[in-house]
Amino acid sequence: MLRDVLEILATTPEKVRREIASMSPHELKASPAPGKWSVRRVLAHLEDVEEVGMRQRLEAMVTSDRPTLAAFDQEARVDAMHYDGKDPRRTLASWERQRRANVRWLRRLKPAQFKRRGLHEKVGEISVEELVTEWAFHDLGHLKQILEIKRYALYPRMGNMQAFYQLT
Ligand code: NI
Repeated sequence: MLRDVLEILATTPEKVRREIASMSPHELKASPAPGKWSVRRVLAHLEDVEEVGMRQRLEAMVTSDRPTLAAFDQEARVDAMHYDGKDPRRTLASWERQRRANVRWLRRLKPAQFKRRGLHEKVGEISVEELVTEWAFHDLGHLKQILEIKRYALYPRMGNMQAFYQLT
């Protein structure tokens, strides 16, 4: 039942790697619009979420009964964890390593462990299965965000054809 979810989790890093392969250091640091995240920031966020947002919470739910799960303030962590000082390619390599280990760990979980629950301090009760599903949903959202950053970078070079598109 989680086959599709685990497949997404197993393959997102290689999709991200392919998307950023030809980007220059400058492009990786560029924000597509005021207040929007750069690819570097997205990568740092993915690496941060991997351990603190996902693995630690899932382990807590598997190993203790209905643990309280702390909320994750993603905007606060941009500064607190110095996302904009990180080397994007190192961050990607570190995230890939963690993801491989995490997918191996998930594949060893028993069906009953996917049903275990925790109490998220903001949204209430969630199960391991629901959090793992949200993890894949989160992956695809950030993959889409990286595509959007690349897409926006082309806009200034389109001349009058810009008229057909409204950037949001
Ligand atoms: Ni996110």
